[in-house]
Amino acid sequence: MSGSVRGNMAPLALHVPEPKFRPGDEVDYSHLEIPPAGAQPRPDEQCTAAETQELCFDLVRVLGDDHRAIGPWDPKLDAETLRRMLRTMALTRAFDDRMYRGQRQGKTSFYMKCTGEEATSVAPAMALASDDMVFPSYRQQGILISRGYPIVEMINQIYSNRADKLKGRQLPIMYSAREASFFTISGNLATQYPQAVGWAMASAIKGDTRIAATWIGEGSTAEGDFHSAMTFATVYNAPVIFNVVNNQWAISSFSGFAGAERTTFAARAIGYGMAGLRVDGNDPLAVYAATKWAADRARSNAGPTLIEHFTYRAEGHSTSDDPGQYRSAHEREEWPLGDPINRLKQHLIALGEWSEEQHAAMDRELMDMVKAATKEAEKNGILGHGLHHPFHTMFEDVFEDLPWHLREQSEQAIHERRVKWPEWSEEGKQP
Ligand SMILES: Cc1ncc(C[n+]2csc(CCOP(=O)(O)OP(=O)(O)O)c2C)c(N)n1
Ligand SMILES: [Mg+2]
Repeated sequence: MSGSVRGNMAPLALHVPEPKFRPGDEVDYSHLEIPPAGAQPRPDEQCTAAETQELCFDLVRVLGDDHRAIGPWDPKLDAETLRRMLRTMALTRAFDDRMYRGQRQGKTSFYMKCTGEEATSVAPAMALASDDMVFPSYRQQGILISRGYPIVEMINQIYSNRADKLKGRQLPIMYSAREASFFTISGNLATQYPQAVGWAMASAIKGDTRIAATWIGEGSTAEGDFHSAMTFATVYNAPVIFNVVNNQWAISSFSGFAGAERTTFAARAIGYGMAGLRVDGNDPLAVYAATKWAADRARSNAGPTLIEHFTYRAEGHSTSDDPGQYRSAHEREEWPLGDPINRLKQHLIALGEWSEEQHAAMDRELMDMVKAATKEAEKNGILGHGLHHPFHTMFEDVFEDLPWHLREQSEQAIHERRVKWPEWSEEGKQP
């Protein structure tokens, strides 16, 4: 190797992060500091960013081990709202289970679950106004479900069938729903962050009252877009909430590769002079309260907030992944913050507002509901059945008037298809 080596000095060396547990390893989470619920102070929403610094290293928690809500962050929701939150999270899980199975049955090419992370999308969606604009990543299906978007439409998109409003142009699960104030999901990680800031700035420039919220995985915070979004947001005090869903994994890379060995993700806020909160992402009440705090702050022009949701990706990254190859199966069982659905369920039971029987009946009802929606969507076609949008539509909708060179290309493509596969009609139906 070229370069200058001084014999009397230790050679330079890099640190390459390595996850604590690999397949087959026993899991010991005693290194994680889990503070008791209710012990975190709740500053005023108008406080300076600096006053949130300690909260960037703490963990906002409301639900205690006794399943009671405690402390200044308790959002004090009524039982009906709590049951709605529970039901929405359970529906999200039932939907995920059914769609995962659909992928295994060959009805779609791809699916991504959010198991164990339901609170990080459902609770924020409930704390925001229904017309606040959201810029999600691919694991926030809970937002669309919270906002009452029809699950049949979600399935049509997953199947890329003839009723798919996106006409098969997006990867399954990459929804777009303007009517739900839900920005188009992009597979290009982190692009939603600067887009959310731009939208929030435009909202302020127009004198509107709607704010923006965006979500990103902890792995994706290593992208440059994350940092330019943070800079713009603090410089202009944009009314935006930045959610970082720290589920510990980015496909097979652990959070250490995005910097988790050095500091928390919430602490990223400090360097930008932004308010930051670190929250137990498996505690739906804490997530709700943190979002409400950040939304009130943004809406009163007190500035943006970064919220780290400390959680765990309970299942594979996607249907194309096998987590058994790179992490210990015990991680999920040992995760010290439990499961968000179970925690809210136990809370409602402790309040005398819910029971095991009611929960089992609800799960059955939701499963039937998702099954019926699946059957309904299947009438519009599934993968490989040819009931997709007509072939020629791929050239449409981008330009108001198709430019001459694209018109030529489309004519050529349609002609070649007719010659090569005369048995296929133009409508895309296979024999
Ligand atoms: C710019 C970019 N780089 C890489 C990828 C490939 N990729 C897709 S998902 C993913 C992992 C992201 O992990 P994280 O941000 O933690 O989100 P999570 O999947 O855990 O929700 C990667 C690397 C991509 N889609 N876009
Ligand atoms: Mg992740």
